[in-house]
Amino acid sequence: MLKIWGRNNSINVQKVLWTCGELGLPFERIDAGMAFGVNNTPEYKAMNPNGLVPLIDDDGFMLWESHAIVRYLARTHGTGNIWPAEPRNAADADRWMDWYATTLWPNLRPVFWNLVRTPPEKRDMALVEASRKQMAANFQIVDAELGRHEYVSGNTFSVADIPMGVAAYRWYNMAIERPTLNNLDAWYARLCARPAFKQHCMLPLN
Ligand SMILES: N[C@@H](CCC(=O)N[C@@H](CS)C(=O)NCC(=O)O)C(=O)O
Repeated sequence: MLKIWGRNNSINVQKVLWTCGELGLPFERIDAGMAFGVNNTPEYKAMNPNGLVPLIDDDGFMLWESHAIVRYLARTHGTGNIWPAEPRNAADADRWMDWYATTLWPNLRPVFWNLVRTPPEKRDMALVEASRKQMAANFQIVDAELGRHEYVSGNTFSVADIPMGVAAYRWYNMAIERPTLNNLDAWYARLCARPAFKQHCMLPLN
């Protein structure tokens, strides 16, 4: 059975768990990271030299990097479903995953870490506000895209919705100011109705 290392409150682990849920793939999850440790042991670092989660073992095939894992599982078990079969559609979905990693995440990270994982007296609120504004501008781009179709890269749910969805969960569940973005709201409501998103991603932020 597919093995996944990683604590279930990690944004990157949640992408993988949600993907498995969408594909109906059974897996065994091993707690690792933060309070659980494991990820800094020599045994773990032999499997992932970064000492980070998630990591998977699919019948001896070891893979780290959450987006690489999501793409691998989606291509293997969901081509024509959550992995678009047509190359241009796949490239479009792929593009949004890269955009999340290079553009959205660098703005989300400081807001999340300061507001969720840092005691109030140690928070860098100037950085939080600057990053929140950038994130709002990022989500405006996503909102405009969602005005053209129901999901991030077309009218059906795909891998493109997975990183964006876990980011949106944090965006909507942190105590921050948010501009009105009607298309984003409607898409987020569609995600919240998906059983795998509910089960693996709609968890307390900590
Ligand atoms: N680019 C990597 C980043 C992985 C990463 O930063 N993982 C975090 C959790 S979200 C981690 O392992 N942190 C150390 C820990 O949990 O102890 C990916 O997408 O998989």
